[in-house]
Amino acid sequence: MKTVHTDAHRQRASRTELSGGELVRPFECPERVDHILAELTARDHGAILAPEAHPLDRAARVHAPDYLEFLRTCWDEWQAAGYRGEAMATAWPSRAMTRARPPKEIDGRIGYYCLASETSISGGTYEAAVAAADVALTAGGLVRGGERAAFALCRPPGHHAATDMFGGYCFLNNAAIAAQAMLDDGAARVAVLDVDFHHGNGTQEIFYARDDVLFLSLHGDPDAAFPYFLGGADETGAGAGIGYTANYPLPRGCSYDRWAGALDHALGRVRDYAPDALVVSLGVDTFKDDPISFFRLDSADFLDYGARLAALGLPTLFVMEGGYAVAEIGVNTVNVLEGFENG
Ligand code: SS9
Ligand code: ZN
Repeated sequence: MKTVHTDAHRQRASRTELSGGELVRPFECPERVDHILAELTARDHGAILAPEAHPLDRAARVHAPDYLEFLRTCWDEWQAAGYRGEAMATAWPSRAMTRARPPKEIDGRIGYYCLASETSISGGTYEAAVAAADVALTAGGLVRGGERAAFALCRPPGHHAATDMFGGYCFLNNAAIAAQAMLDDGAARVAVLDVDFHHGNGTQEIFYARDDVLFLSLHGDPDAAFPYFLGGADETGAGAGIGYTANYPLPRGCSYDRWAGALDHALGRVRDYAPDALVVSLGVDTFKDDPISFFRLDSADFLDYGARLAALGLPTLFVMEGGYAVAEIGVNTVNVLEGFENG
């Protein structure tokens, strides 16, 4: 399987994440990619290609133009305001505040476009996010062009990024941008299956009222896990999209048996939908030793579910999302890809 990758991700090197009331070094760090690349190379997994640059119109198919402009200019505006730290939101249009429109001043604007304040914006964040979308689009193009599968080694991740909101380490929704590009390039239906530990709230929101994308997500129950305010089993779509969203919230300590049971159910839904392609939002933070998650998958389980994904027989784009047990991220990720290829 071909991998698409670029060093441009290194420009996303924020120093601060708000965690437990402290500013810590972000869990979502550049070394994550180094470990995956090392494992791909050690196991001779296949060619590693550079992405092609794509026009921003591709991202603008799923993100609001004012949001893209905010991302592009946020760091400059933050610095111009004279702040010494990285850009972080401290105030939002919360449930009772009806004046939900972007203020002029950067502290207000960043709050308007933010869904979770752990994530700082720093110099190079926008450039890295655009490069990650290019990685996903290039790998998606390989799949549209007839490859059985391709791996978009994206960073920063994307599945929490909504039409006009960043957070949860995500800025541009790489998987959603690639899925939309497949539709724009002639696919009739695409399924997006999110196996990251966290609910793919951004992807769900983007496609919620549509029937040309089936969105499915297995994740930690939002009563106990980020992003907390979306991801219930009762969210099944709106309007024309009713029946085209499927959530599988799972409890603390979830075993692989139970997780794989939910996966098999989701795969049945994908089969019935008969899409032209499958996009997998591949987060490996379901691993038992992940520092911010609570499932119990071990490394061999990733091989097993890779094979289950392959049994669908669909052209498949893997898009990297989360995974914070950095030393094991390479083995777990490449296990899914190898399980798929041998499956
Ligand atoms: C850690 C809180 C983390 C955000 C998690 C985002 C995961 C992206 N103290 N909250 S895959
Ligand atoms: Zn995650």
